Amino acid sequence: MEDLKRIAAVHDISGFGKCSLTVALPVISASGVECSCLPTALLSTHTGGFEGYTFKDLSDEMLPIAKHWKKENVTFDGIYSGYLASAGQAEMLEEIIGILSTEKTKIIVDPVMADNGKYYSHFGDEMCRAFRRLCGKAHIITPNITEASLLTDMPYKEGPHDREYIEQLAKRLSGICGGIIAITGVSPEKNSVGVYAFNTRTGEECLSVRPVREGIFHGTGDIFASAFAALMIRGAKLADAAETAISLVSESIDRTSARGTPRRNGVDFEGALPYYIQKVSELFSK
Ligand code: PXL
Repeated sequence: MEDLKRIAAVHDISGFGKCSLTVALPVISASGVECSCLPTALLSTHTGGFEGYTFKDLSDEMLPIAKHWKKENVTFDGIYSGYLASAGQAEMLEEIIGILSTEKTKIIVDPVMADNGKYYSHFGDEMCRAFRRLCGKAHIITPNITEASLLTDMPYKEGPHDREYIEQLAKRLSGICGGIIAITGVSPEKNSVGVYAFNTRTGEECLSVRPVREGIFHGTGDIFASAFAALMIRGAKLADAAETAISLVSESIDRTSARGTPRRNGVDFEGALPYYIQKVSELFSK
């Protein structure tokens, strides 16, 4: 039997609104990978679409948690980070990576800081500089189009995106991270959107898209990155990991639209998980 792989997921817990750890944990588990949680902050909800949410920075806990795991000889196949409380926490994460990683550990950084052309609340250029550094330490990065444009100092463009724009983003991102780069929210035509992924070492590339659904779907970047990270850690091929992760996002979005779930609640990924698990098992029984 294949070894059970283990990922440390470094994200916030937003109690309500299905994003970050509340999707990373179920999606990574459904991908057949063990997930350890290293929370960065505790919020009552995510920061998009709610007023007066609570916010507790958990920086003081992070190093002690990492040191305890190290002392207990817990090792990780992947360290996967998402939403961080501050730019300072990104620096602390570098130290944590130093403590927890071995030569086989893959670092996955989702530079969560912006969407739809704008920074999320609390974030600005300082966070962008911190993520540029962190992405330089990563084997895999998963920026959306907005984050990719901020990281590369390119103008943000709404879709459809011409090939030249995507190639420019990809080229400049490869100057920051010399591993695998998956850009989400790429829209090669008016009615399609998805992910463009490429391996800067081998030149391998792929595009997985689905029909566009109007509006904003919170937490979908986290669902994609969690599935993609787990599948890559399990050794999936780039195109298979991208396509399988996109199918989970797209089926979750379809269910949300069909049910009319309020957008700020996050997407209805629960009913899509059985199909996802089936696809994952087919992928690894090939
Ligand atoms: O889905 C990204 C995310 C994660 N965590 C928090 C957020 C957001 C996006 O808004 O606010 C707290």
